[in-house]
Parts: sequence; structure tokens; C-alpha cells
Amino acid sequence: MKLSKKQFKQDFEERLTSKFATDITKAGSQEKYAALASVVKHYYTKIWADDNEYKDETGKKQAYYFSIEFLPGKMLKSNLLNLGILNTVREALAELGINLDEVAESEPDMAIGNGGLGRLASCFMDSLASTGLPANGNGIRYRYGLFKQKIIDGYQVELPDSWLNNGNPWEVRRADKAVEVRFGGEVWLEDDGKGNLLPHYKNQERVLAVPYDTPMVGFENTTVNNMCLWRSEVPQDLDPKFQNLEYMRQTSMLSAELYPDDSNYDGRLLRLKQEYFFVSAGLQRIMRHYKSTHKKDVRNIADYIAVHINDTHPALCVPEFMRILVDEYGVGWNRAWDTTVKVMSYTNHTILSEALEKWPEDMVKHLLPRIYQIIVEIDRRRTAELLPKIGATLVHNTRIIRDGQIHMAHLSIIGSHSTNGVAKLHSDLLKDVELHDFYEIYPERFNNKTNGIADRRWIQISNERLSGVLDETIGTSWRHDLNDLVKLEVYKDDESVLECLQAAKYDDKLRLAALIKERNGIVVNPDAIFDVQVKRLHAYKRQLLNVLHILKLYFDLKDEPELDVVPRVFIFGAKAAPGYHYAKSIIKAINEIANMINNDKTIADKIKVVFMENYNVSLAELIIPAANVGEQISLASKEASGTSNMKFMLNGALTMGTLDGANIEIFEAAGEGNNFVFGLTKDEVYEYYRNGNYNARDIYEQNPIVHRILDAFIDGTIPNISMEGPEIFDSLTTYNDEYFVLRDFNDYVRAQKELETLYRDKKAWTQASLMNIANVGRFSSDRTVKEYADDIWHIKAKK
Ligand code: B1N
Repeated sequence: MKLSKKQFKQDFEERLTSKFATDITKAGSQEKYAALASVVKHYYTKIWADDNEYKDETGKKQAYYFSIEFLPGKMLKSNLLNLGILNTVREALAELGINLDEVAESEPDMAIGNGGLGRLASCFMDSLASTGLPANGNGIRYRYGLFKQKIIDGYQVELPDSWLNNGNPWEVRRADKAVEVRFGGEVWLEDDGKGNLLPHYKNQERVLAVPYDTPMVGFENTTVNNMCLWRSEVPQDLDPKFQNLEYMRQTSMLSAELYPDDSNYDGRLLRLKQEYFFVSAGLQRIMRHYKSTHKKDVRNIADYIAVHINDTHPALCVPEFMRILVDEYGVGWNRAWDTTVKVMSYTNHTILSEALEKWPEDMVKHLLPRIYQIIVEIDRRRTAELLPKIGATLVHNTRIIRDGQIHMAHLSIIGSHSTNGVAKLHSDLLKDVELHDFYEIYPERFNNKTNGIADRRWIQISNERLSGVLDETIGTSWRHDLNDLVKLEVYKDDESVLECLQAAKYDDKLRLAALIKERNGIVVNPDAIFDVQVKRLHAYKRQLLNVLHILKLYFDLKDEPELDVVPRVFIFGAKAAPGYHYAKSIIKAINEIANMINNDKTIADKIKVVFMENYNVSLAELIIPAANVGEQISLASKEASGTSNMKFMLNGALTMGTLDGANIEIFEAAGEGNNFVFGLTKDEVYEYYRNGNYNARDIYEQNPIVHRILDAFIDGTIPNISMEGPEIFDSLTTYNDEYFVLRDFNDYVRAQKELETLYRDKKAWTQASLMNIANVGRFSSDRTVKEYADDIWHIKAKK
């Protein structure tokens, strides 16, 4: 949009007065933020309304991305950038004596997601709007987002995230579009006299679902999509005999809290209720909109909508859509089923067995009696149809209901036309191993969509310093098409460009060093290697392997204080699920090891270990630009894709990584020698599983270095971990090291040495960094969503 500084200043000052009866000299930072957000919202409202009208008039097919998590972070700068007014507003504010970055600080992170899965959903929201694709989000407006993490005495303490306390300027409550979602009670079928069996209900619990719309503004275009988040409320016309506090409490709980588990399934009833709540509300709204705009036959709805099931949490889309078509619109079962399969598509995000959703049949039967009947019927018809064709074993292995449980992945695959994994390796594993039986039956349904990241947030907004260097070197076209970064390659031997890249990295490191000083009270050397591992704390991600390597370096230096090492700052950021005891023990251990090393005068600043509390999107935006190294060291086959690996690459960090998830594609894209690869391959891992011949204790007994490091956990070397130390020690020895940490240790140390050697050669290091940046284009989520649009949803971008 076009905006002059003069106009903006006028709008901003007027808004301060009209909203808060104050002016620039007296306004607090909250007030400045709220006024600014309100002005920005006003700027896009017209574009939003126009685009809605365009969509309704053209009636083009739209996609709906159903996700139980979104992780947008802060929205202010992203909206400013996408409207094309970031610089104007920054300068205008400066002329008023206001620093935009300081004002932006007042915005709370919108953290209604845990980690990669939720952040991917938000990257997609940005990319869908920015590529002009008509596609909307559908989720839950949790009153409390992901907990805030405090570290007290080295332990993680969880505090509630009441992000809505000061209101949310971006959302619009749409009370007129509320729908009702029903739970429990009894259902029976009665003939309507025309041969149709119609359901009748008794004693259902009624919940009002109120949508809150948040516009998703496209990058310098005219597309504004919608992220619809549902809040649960008590219906206003509720029979007075139900209008009690208990009912209110139960109802509001549905959208009260995000479950803080990442890649882990917690089979609680409330979670199942949340899943049905946003699925049913979302589909009802889509149907209403379809009726009111198209007035077309509902039998053709597959030509107008695509519904995406992001992991299995929204899998109830399948039976709920069937219920709506069959019960509410009188569509015959077969036609309804064809339509459902055409409309639905599903992404699998993990093969970890503890994350696979299986709900007890009884639970579903009681909570959702009609949905249960429909699932049973889907399963029954499919079994009858396939039994003669493919035989009992294959049918049994792929049944939706098995051993008293409803398998949500099975329901998602069977009820949709597309199942995709999130990186090549992961998609291959689905086909070849984890979902092989399904692949045999429905080979055409399986495909890969390698994840991507919203590059606007992950460089243009978070790394203005590097963005400036890129502009000066290759022009600004990369801001519109990340593939254009490849133009950088010709400067690989250009000393002055390499120096500019180094200078930018150095400034980003200074910025982070200041933050570390402020928050952790630790002084770090900006010339040191900034070696970063930021992600959820999970055993499979192997933060512990990183820790063992740190201890190795520490003991090397204790043995030989004059050892010539390149100084390193090891930076961690990680939240553990509150109920994940082992992960919390690792956090405690990292913090105690950090204390031990940082306070050891003989180590000086050769090694520093920093655990930054409350890792979230905003902190990631500060840490990742400053990284020299990104640690992506999961056990091969366990990290479906990873997405921080792409953010590190974009910001010129080199990856220290295993052949897992999207790392493989990153290594391939950046070219040989520009990253550090180590560890078992997925085939070697599976070979161990087949033979059952991994013996971690042997490694402990036979490798003196490993022996000494592990003993440090139990012999008092590392202070204050008398509970956690033995627990970690036992996990690696007695319990046979589930994620092969010890097996990969030697090769990890080897790769780390290579890394150190390359870092001593500043030019060679910067060249490798440049090659990573130059080849990151394919990891833009703009590319990813275009693939979804073309291959799965069949939607078209606005011209
Ligand atoms: O999804 C990301 C991937 O990049 C990561 O590799 C993958 O681990 C992550 C249940 C999950 N998989 N499964 C989850 C999250 C919450 C929950 O309740 C499962 N998250 C991932 C994006 O594809």
C-alpha cells in the first residue's frame, strides 16, 4: 500500500488520542503498541474486505488448513512488512522520537502451539497469503498458550501464558457466525417415512463455538486470508436448569489451554473434546458459507473446498463431514464418502510411536455417539469391500478400529485422497516401513511435501543486517523469490562480499551477546563459535549428545589447559513438556554443567555454556541470526523434517547434523563440504532394530572417554544433580540408550573437530556459509504451499 510518513504520523497521533485520551509525550509503551496495531489494522481492513468480496464473487476453490496448533509469534512487524510500509513507519516513528523495535516489544508472542508443527502451520499461513493462494486456517483460540519457562536453581518452572490480558488487536470476534457443537447424550435412528434413517438425539451437552478471525496479510499483494480460531462458550438460550457454574466451567475449559506436549500423545478426554470442537465448528462454518455464497448443490462441494488435516488431531474431520453430508444434507452414503475422500487430505508429522493417536472406542462412543456410529460404518463397509480383494491380513492391519481402539492415522489415510510426509526421507519411511500396508492398498495417495519456512519473518524481519548485505550484493529480488539468492554464488571468491557477510554475522553476535549478558549475566566472546541447539527438549533430538561433547572438551581442557582450541559458546534453548520427567532432568543437567564450566577460572572464555530460558518464536528471531553453527543431531529417522535447520541455513549458519529429516536435503542443496555430517544412517538404525544387537553398556565399558564423561554424572563431578545424574547415566547404560547417543558419540566428536578446523580458516568458513545462504531457496514455504496447492488441494493463486 501507499503511505506517506505525514499521513502515518497523523493517523497514529489521532489513534493515541481516540483510544487512550493521551499523546506521544505521555503514552506508555503498551498504549503506543495498541495504537500502532490499531492503525495497521485499519490499513488492511479495506484490502481484507475487498479480497473477501473477490473470493465470494469468483467462487474459486479454497483450502482450509485444520490445525490444533498455530505458532505465529508477534504479528506487528510481519503485517508492516507485508503491507510494504515497514520502513515508512519505522522512519516516521523515529521522527516522533519513538523506536519501532521498542514498541514491538510490547506485543506478546502468540504461542498457541508447541513447536515445529504449530510453527509450520503459521509459516504456511504467511506463505499462502503471500503467494496469493485462497486458503484459511482453522484452530482453537486458547486462553492460555504454551507455558512460560523460568529456570530456577537450574530447574524448569512453568508459568501460565496469559497472552490475552491486554487484548488482541489483530483478532475480530464474529458473534454472528457462532455455531453449536454437541457432545454426549444418546442417539438413535428413526425412519423418516421416506426410507431414510435419521438420527434423533437426547441429553446432549451443547457448547457454543464463537469464531475469532485474524487476517493473514499477503506480502505486497492484495490477498488477505483468514485464520479462524474458535472460543467455547455457554449457549445463550441454554435451558435455565443447565445454567450453572459447573456447566460454564466445563464449557470454557474446551478453549482454555493448549496441551503442552510436543510429539507426544496424551489420551485425555478433554483433548478429544478439543479435537471435535474445532473440527465440527470449522466444518459447520464452511458449510454455511458455501450455502450462502454458492447456493450450489452440496454434492459438488469437492470442487469448491479442500480440507487439510494437519497431523491426526483434526482426523475427526472425516466422520464429521460425513455426518453433515448424510444427516444434515441427506446425501447418500456412497456419494458422501466419495466427496469426503476428495475434500480431505492429511499430513503425517512423526513416526514416533508415542505420538500416534489412538482413542479408546468407549471414550469416543460416549463423547461422540453419532460420530462413533459413522466411524464403525466406515470401517465395516471398507472391510466388507476389501476383504475379498486384498485378504484378511492386510485388511486387519489397516482397520480403523482395532483392539478396542480408534486409530486416527488410519482414519486420516482412509478418509482422504492424499497422505504426505514432511521431508523426502520421512515420506519414504512412511511408504516403505511405517505405513507400508496402506501404501500397498493406496499407492497413489502417498506423496512428499518437504517443509519450508516463511523466509520474510526468518530473514527480512529478524535479520535486517544480513538482508542489507544481500540487497547491496545481489539486489532486492530475493525478497520476492528466495530462489534468487543463488545469485550470491558468483561472489564466493569476492573478498569484500565475504567480509560484509562476516561483519553482519559479527553484529548479530554482538546483539545476542548483549542479550545473554542482560538475561543470564554471562559475558561471551563474540569471536567464539556460536554453537546453537534450540528446539523442544526431547530424548530423540539428543541434546544429551551435545552435552557429552561439551564435557569432552571440558575434560580435554582440564587435562591440558594450554590446549589450542577455538573458543566456543554453546547456546541452548528448550522447553520440556511439564510431564516429561527425563527431559526436565536434562535441562537441570545442562544448567549445572553450565555453572560448573562458566565458573571454572581455568577454562576462562574457551568454553561458555548458556541456557536461554523461555525459548519461543521471538527469541528464535534473536538467536538464529547470531549462530555460526546449528545443531541438528537427532537420531536418523526420528526427526520427520525439522524446520529450524532451514532457518539456520538461511542465516548463514553451518549445520552440524545427522542424515535425518530435511537435513539430508539441506546437505544436498548446499553442496559437499559446506556442512558437517555424522552418525548412523536410517538404514543402520533399522538394522540395529532388526537384529536387536545394540549394546550401549559395551561402549561405556570399552571407550575410556565415554566412561569418564558418563561417570561425571554419578560421581559428584557435576554438582547438584544427585537425582538427575544417575537417571541420565542409567538411561544410557542400564536402559540401553534408546536413541543411540553413545553409538554416534565418536563420529560426532570427529565432525566437531572438522568444524573447528574449518572455523580457523575464516575465508573458507564464510564461503561455506555463503553457499548455504545461496542455496536455501527451495526451503521457502512459498515453494511448499505451491506444491500443496498444485498437487493436493488443486487451488489457484490470485493473479
Ligand atoms: O513437526 C514438524 C517437523 O519439522 C518435526 O520434525 C516434527 O517433529 C514436528 C503431537 C506433534 N511431529 N509431531 C508433532 C506436535 C504436537 C503434538 O501434540 C505431535 N510435531 C512434529 C513440522 O512438520
